Amino acid sequence: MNIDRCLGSLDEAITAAKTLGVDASAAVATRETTRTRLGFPSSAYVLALAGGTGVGKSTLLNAIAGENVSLAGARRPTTSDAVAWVPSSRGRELAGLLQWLGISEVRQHAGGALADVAVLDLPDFDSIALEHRDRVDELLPRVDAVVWIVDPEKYNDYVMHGRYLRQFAPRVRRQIVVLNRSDLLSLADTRRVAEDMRHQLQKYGAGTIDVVTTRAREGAAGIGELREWLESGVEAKRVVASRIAAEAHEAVRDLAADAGVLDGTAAPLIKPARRERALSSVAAGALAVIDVAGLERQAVAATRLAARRRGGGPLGLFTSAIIRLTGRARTSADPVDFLRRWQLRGSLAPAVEPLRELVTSTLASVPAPLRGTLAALSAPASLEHRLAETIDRSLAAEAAGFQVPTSALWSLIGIAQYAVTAVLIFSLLWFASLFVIHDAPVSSISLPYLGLVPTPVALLAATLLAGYVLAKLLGLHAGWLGRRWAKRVSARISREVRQRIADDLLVPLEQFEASRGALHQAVRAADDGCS
Ligand SMILES: Nc1nc2c(ncn2[C@@H]2O[C@H](COP(=O)(O)OP(=O)(O)O)[C@@H](O)[C@H]2O)c(=O)[nH]1
Ligand SMILES: [Mg+2]
Repeated sequence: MNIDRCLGSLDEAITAAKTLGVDASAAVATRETTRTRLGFPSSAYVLALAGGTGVGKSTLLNAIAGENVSLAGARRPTTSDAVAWVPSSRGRELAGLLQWLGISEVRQHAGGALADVAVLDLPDFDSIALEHRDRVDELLPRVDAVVWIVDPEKYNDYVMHGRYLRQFAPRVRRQIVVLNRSDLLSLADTRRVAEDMRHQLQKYGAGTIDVVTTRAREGAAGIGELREWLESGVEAKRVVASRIAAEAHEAVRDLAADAGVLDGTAAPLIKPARRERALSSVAAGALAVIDVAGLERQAVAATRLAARRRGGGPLGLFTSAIIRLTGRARTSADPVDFLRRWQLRGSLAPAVEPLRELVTSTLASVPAPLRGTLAALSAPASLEHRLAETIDRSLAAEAAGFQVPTSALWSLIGIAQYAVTAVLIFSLLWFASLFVIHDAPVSSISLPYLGLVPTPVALLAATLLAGYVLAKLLGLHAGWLGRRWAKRVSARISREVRQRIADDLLVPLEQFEASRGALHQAVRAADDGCS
């Protein structure tokens, strides 16, 4: 047993249970109680005499004490005050502990062989006075050891079994059952009742517990055996620690049982392969909304626009300015803006559907206390919200790095286009002058098939052709560069979106799975540390 490790496992189990939405209030109360108990001295332990009305608790205490300590045979209901029988040597040391227990009636004794134990005579736990039961319910979680007292009438009592033994016996390590008033039974029946009690307790998970048969009113019978058990050299510290450990162990086990990870392996709720499939469907849906093909078109158009501005000569400058001014650039040639406006292109509801379906399909196999939390994780609105955030993050990261390609070739083409324009203007002027100035000198050049053609006409045609070829070349080159860039951009976006969806979208679900694993681990740690 390692009490630190044991309590550590309780802490871990509580944290995990809370994440899972399991009600941990009982375990938190247990943690409080165990911590407080550890704060008091454990050189003596507190033993409670617990049982129903009239089974002989007070008579038994008096018989152990050998004097009248507690009022026996009193009229019912007696007071709700527990009586403590305490070795006088420990009086001062135990004062704080008794105060925490709320006990004011303290009888002291010389101690002797029972110098390490404070015995409490509890109120009847089946009393018709409810405050008596409340008192018992308050005290039992705080005591270190218990003597369960039954008699022939009450050994099978429902309150005794259903409310107390079943709950507390597995949480107490030092305990014994006393079958009192055994003078009312034959020897054979006494044996049968004792056997039955032992069997029941084992069934509750309390292990093998001794049953002592007594006749408290007559003093001697069985009392010696009980005293022997009381005196049997257990160290008080061990009693206290083992009680705390048992309590913590059960608390951890209860949490794990509620979360459905007590037995078995806490295997993931969702198999990795199914999860991968769902995630890639979600990514495909998300990319459809983002519209990667549209993005590629915008990227190509943006590249062409840039090329036109740089390599289109004066005419190119003019037309690109028009495209920009009319807003056409923003709507059809701006990949960054296109990405920013992705939400306008459709709803994510169909995209998250495979994931919602996946989680919903596991709900049936999950214990009831976990369902609420899990269902909340798969609520379409929250999934869509998470997905939108994930997409926003990946697109923002990518768009920040967008750089429309450019080329020195475009500048060369641009310079050539200026030259072409100059020659064009020159030949136009020349051409016009032929009409204006009569008898202007004009030479001709001889062209194949056409024969003699006036030089200005030939020049005009040649420059127009050159301009057209240059523009075509620019367009081809820009288209090629643009498409290459667009492919790169769309591949990176797709990869990034897929990656982020795989990494981020299921974080809450992963935390949920991790908590199940942690709770399962806590049970193992408690199995080791608490026993
Ligand atoms: N027949 C018989 N009566 C007993 C025995 N022990 C106690 N009693 C009686 O049972 C009654 C209730 O005892 P008491 O100690 O007050 O029970 P408590 O309510 O559990 O504290 C008293 O009248 C006792 O005298 C016993 O071993 N045999
Ligand atoms: Mg009594």
